[in-house]
Amino acid sequence: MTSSDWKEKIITSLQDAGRRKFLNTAALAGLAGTGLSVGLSSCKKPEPGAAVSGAGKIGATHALGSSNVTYGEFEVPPGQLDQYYTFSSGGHSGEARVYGCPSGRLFKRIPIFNLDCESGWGITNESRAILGARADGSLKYTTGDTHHVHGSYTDGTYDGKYLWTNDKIHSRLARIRLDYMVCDKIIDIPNVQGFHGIFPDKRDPLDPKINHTTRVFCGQEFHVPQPNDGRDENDPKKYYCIFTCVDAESMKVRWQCKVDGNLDLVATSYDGTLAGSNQYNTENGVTYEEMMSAERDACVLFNIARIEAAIQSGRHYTIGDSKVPVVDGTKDANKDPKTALTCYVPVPKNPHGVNATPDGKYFVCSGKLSPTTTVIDLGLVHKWFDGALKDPRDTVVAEPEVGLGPLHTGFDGRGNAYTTLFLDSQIVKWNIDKAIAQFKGDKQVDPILDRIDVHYQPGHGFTSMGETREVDGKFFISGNKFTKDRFLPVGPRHPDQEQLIDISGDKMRLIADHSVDPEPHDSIIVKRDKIRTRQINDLNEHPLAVKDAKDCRVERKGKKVTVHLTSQAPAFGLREFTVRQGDEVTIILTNLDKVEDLTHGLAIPMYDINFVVNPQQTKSVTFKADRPGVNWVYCTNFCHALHLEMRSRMLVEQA
Ligand code: CUK
Ligand code: CUA
Ligand code: CA
Repeated sequence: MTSSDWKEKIITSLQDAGRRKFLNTAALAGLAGTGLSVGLSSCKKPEPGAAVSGAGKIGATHALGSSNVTYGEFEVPPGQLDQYYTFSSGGHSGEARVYGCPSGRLFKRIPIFNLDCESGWGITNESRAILGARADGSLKYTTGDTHHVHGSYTDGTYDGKYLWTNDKIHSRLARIRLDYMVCDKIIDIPNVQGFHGIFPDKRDPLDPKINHTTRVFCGQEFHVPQPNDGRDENDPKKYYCIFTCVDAESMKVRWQCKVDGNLDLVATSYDGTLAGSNQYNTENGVTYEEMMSAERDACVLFNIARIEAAIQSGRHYTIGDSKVPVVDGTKDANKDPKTALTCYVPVPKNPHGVNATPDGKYFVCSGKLSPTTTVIDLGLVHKWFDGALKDPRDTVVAEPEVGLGPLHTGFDGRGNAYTTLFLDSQIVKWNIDKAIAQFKGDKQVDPILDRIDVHYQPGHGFTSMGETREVDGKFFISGNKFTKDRFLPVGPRHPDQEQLIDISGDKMRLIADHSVDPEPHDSIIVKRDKIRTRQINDLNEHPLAVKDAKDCRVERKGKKVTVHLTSQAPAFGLREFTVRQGDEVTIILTNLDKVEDLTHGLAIPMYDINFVVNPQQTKSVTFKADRPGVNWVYCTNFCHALHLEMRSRMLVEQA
């Protein structure tokens, strides 16, 4: 298909969707010309008199678009609990977030790659050890860009053990342990820039007894020379991308696989045999014009068992200083399907998003610059790897036209898919079997079942339990990138929005506008009974815990001073302690309170120290006492009627 054919197609879909003419004209201008500003300035204004937010008045009926929606049935009244957790990435805030679904209530922000003075993340020694320090003791990085959160699996569904998330900026993978909902590990992924897609495997392809996550796959979005040490800088044809496998438990990098083109998002099959990643830059372009020059890009599929056999047999190399074994998954090195490590399935054009259907049969790749989604049959992919299918394109079993700017797809477990349309500002519901029948040539069948407007420009969209075998088809959340008129204005930076859509019936119903901090990308909606958190820390898990108020003391070794301190409402274990100017002071604080939710904080004026300790938790900080004087060490967390009185004096003596 030529590029003028594409424009033709887009114009046709524009005419179909005339009521969004303004947006679509802008989109068309964008696609036809220079505009990566596609459609962005053209968000629709609501009809005069239409309700702007459906969630504001509980129980009331609002006119939202054309349908009358009652929010009441999805209301979570005071004292009631949500049915689901929503775990969300926080984009360039570097954090992750925990919301309730359907209430949209924010429960927790989990600091990961960012600094957070509420919890003391990046301030305490424990969190700094996870974040990683440079030789001079400063933090290696203080920024991050989290795009995707995904949970660990057992038997094809969430087991509530871990979440993983990526840092696109610095190519780091972080793990969150869900019993405490805190980050417990961050690793660097070597040889990679622009680490974007991420997905845990769902079972082991080699050992049928292992039915849980043991690998986390990571995709590289930006191609670079390998090693990236100044060589080949001006020769983009020699830039490559790498697919990385990390051990879920040890968080060590197991292996890497070099690919042609780039990697964007990642999906895994339910049987553990395949991982896939959409590629929008098969052109190896360095400008967006180059990156959108080909009519088709690809979805590359990784044969995990073969890659690991190749590593076992020593068919690997290393890059630069990295010791990680790398196999060659480029096209040239994998011409014979029977031995190939990778299969490149052509997909139109600059695809975005790849999602596994919960029946385990397909990967769905969204076209982004093509108004289509592509359904890849994983059984046929195996047939190709067996040598029984000649052309990788023959693994495609459907390619329905869904609308403009398709990005991400969620599923309801009833055979239907829900795709976000960035340019159309819509969610489209389509049926997978019908799309397959249409692709086979049945002209009577229309796979499109429903459309709903969202406000505006959705990126990710996901359904309740939608990435598991326990998909329940109840809710869809549309992660909208633009809000403009939907909320009270807060200055030029608008909040983002997650719109909640009821997908339990034939027609989608918009039921709530939830404002969210910029910028969530991906989330997962997890049934609440999958998550079992601990309410009290284990006193013994910190080796330096101060287990009794009687153990509070100041220990000196030369200029190094350790203050062993406890907190128990409404007092610290030491009412005062003395150090000398120039000392390197470490305060180890254990919260001896055992009452759930009885958190204390510790802040030291002029020393930039601020953190909290939960019941039975221990944290420590180290700083230089460089100024003489009195410093009121105080509790920051309202813990007791005498919270304001909960103080200790740090006396710094003149040197
Ligand atoms: S990407 Cu954000 S909308 Cu980084 Cu998951 Cu598609
Ligand atoms: Cu302890 Cu406030
Ligand atoms: Ca491209």
